[in-house]
Amino acid sequence: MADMTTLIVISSFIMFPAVMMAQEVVNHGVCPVPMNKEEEEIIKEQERNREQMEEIMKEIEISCLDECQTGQHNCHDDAYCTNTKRSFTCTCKPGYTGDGVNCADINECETGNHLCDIYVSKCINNKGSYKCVCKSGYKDMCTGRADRNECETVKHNCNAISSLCRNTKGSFRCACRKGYSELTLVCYTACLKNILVYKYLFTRMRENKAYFLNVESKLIPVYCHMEAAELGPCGGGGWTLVMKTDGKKNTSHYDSKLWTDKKDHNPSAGKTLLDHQETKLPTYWSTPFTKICLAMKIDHQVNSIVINKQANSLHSLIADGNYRSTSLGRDTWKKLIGRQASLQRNCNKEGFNSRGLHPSRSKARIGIVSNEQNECNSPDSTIGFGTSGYPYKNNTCGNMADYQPDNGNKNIEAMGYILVQ
Ligand SMILES: *[C@@H]1O[C@H](CO)[C@@H](O)[C@H](O)[C@H]1NC(C)=O
Ligand SMILES: *[C@@H]1O[C@H](CO)[C@@H](O)[C@H](O)[C@H]1NC(C)=O
Ligand SMILES: [Ca+2]
Repeated sequence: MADMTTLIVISSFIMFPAVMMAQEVVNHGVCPVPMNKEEEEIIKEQERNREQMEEIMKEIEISCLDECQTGQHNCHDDAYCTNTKRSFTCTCKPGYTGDGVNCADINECETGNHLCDIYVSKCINNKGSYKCVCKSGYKDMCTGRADRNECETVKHNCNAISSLCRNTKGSFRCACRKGYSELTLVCYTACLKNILVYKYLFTRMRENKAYFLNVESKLIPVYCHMEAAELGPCGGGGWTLVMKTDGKKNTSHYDSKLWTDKKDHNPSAGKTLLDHQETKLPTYWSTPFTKICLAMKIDHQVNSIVINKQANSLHSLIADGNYRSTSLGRDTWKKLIGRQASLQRNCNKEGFNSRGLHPSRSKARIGIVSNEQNECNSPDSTIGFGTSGYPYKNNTCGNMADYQPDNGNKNIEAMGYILVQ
């Protein structure tokens, strides 16, 4: 979730001094754990960026200031005030003319811009509008209407979720619903509006590296993949590292508590990406996302695929052991391995907690399992993360295949990387 990361990263810069101070206060004479060299380096760099970050925060404060609500505007009583980044605009209400600071009533009867049928009714001007008054003796034929209701017709273009169509004399306007505010004529939630501004500002910070993230009120260095490089189809945009897992090691075995508990594992390895150090970060159970980047490194080749899935955390999709399906297709899963990939032809059960009926057969916490029989009782092949079962109990990330797979028997142990955005 780029937006969340953005917010968290930016707030971490701001909160950093406050947190350090708070630690000095609450530690009651107990020395804080000294930082290691790498952490020191990251902090030094953030200190160097502090001036820039303060500038960004000032900008955010200014852009969030709503002069229309604070009354710091000079719009005419007959004008709409619209908050904009750094300023506001005044627009005369329909039926009035002027620059928004000064608005004067339009005499529609004189300008001829009215809908009265002048043969049977008389146009009478009033403030902001006009009305059609039927001439005596023409009551039956007098259908002159001062107003069409565009909101009742399909002619308006107001967004149904964020705005309400308000009929005005001679026209209509899209008023933002409660909880939404306007940014360049579109209604956004106040939060989303801020995020749009943050996102714009964040384009300046795009280096792929560890940032201090505020996870569960703690600042921890987490690798952030900001720019498209090395991760192929996943691209950039602020991927948050969740896990690095070595298929040769037993750490991320399907039956390991790693997938079900909320304990980190070797968090200091969370500052780098495509290496061979395993890690599980608190982002596993606390970072919400809308998509998952899965990458595998075999020899020196890195392959990746994306799962579009919204969740509060990866933990929430996996820890309860319930199967949750995805629909990438077996060919997409095979891309993680490359040309060597091999799966049996049937079953092809993919997603989270993918497994057959028999617990001893192929299974994957994130991945696909396949079978030679046309059912999912006893799969003997898999591609994924947190794997185990048949034919090998000790391959925990990569590709295993036996019993008539489509590209030969395999036991490919990969280095796996899981990031969310
Ligand atoms: C690997 O991990 C699983 C689950 O934690 C455990 O059941 C199994 O005995 C382990 N295997 C080895 C060889 O350590
Ligand atoms: C993994 O298990 C297979 C047998 O299931 C064994 O031949 C192989 O040596 C094991 N590898 C490791 C690294 O333990
Ligand atoms: Ca008028």
